[in-house]
Amino acid sequence: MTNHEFYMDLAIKNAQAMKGQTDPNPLVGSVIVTENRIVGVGAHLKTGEPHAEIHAIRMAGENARGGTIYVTLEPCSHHGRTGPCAVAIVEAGITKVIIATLDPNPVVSGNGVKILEEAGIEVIVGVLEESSKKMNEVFNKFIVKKTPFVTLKAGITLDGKIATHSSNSKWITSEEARHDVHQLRNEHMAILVGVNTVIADNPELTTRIANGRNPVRIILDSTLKIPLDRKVITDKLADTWIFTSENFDIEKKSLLESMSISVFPTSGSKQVNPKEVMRILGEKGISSLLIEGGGTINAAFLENKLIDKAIIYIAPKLIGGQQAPTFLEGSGIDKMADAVDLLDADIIKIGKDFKFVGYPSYT
Ligand code: AOF
Ligand code: ZN
Repeated sequence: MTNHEFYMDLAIKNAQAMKGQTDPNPLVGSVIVTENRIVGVGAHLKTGEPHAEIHAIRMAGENARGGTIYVTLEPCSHHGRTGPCAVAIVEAGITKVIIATLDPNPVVSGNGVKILEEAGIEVIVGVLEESSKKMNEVFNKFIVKKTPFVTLKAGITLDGKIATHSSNSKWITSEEARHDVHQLRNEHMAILVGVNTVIADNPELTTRIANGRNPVRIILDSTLKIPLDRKVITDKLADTWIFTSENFDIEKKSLLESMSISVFPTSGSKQVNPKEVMRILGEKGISSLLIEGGGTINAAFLENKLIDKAIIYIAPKLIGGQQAPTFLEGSGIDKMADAVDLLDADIIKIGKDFKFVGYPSYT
């Protein structure tokens, strides 16, 4: 590891520690080094609060002068809720800026580097670039496409089932894997299931870890048949937004709204239109969505090429049975050549189970 990589790695670790608390803003970390000594460290903690570089510069004070700043993302050039960091770096008298990756935000991209270079500062871009990009996969999509980064989560048996033929599913995966799912919920702004899951399981869809943050609960319900006694309607532990089709029950909509539940009609006579769900969530500032649906919802999102990442917990168990549901139903494909490949695939062991992560590639 070079010196540059060492300090950038430290900046990345600082940034990563804030996972789940900065969105819709990115994770960003920064380290200032003057004469081989770390004089400032900073991370972006929360949208609306100072950026990583500002914390590091404040910590360094006069020691920043003549120093090198490491930043995991190109310093910003705009006046947003804060900023611009590039100007603050110039004013602090820093003489060298090492950046992991450019900011994909169109209002910044390249402009931060320009401000620095025009002030005579030496700029290097690309140190630990891949790690920094991966850390901000959610932000990188959302800031450009304005729709959420979608992660499909499923807990399955080795034969792909999510329940027995009599709908028994407690539990497929081990406690350790289920704890990991709560970590995932904590990191996402919204979680999505279908109304049939709400009817069958009466789930809370909250984050059960210390200081956990509850995502907004998104329910797809084409007719608004959701029973009013379900926890997602009554418990008020998190917001619940219901997306429906053109054929919803108008009186039920008013009733739900009187209970502080938001209802969003979408086009589509039989089913909720998933692309419209994505557009509306984007407009509402939801940058990350965790889908914990059953096989029909999972297939609808996959067939519309809306899944960005798949996280599948595989329990080394076998259920069998043609009527036992799998995590991907729908009509499926005809030819193997049309199968969705999951790229960058990785697998780790969690308790007795395996956690598979991969990124669907669509043609
Ligand atoms: C940086 N350092 O630590 C972060 C940056 O609304 P604002 O003012 O917080 O600006 C948000 C935008 O600034 C965000 O979309 C991204 O382009 C950049 N984030 N930039 O120099 C940081 N968090
Ligand atoms: Zn900034």
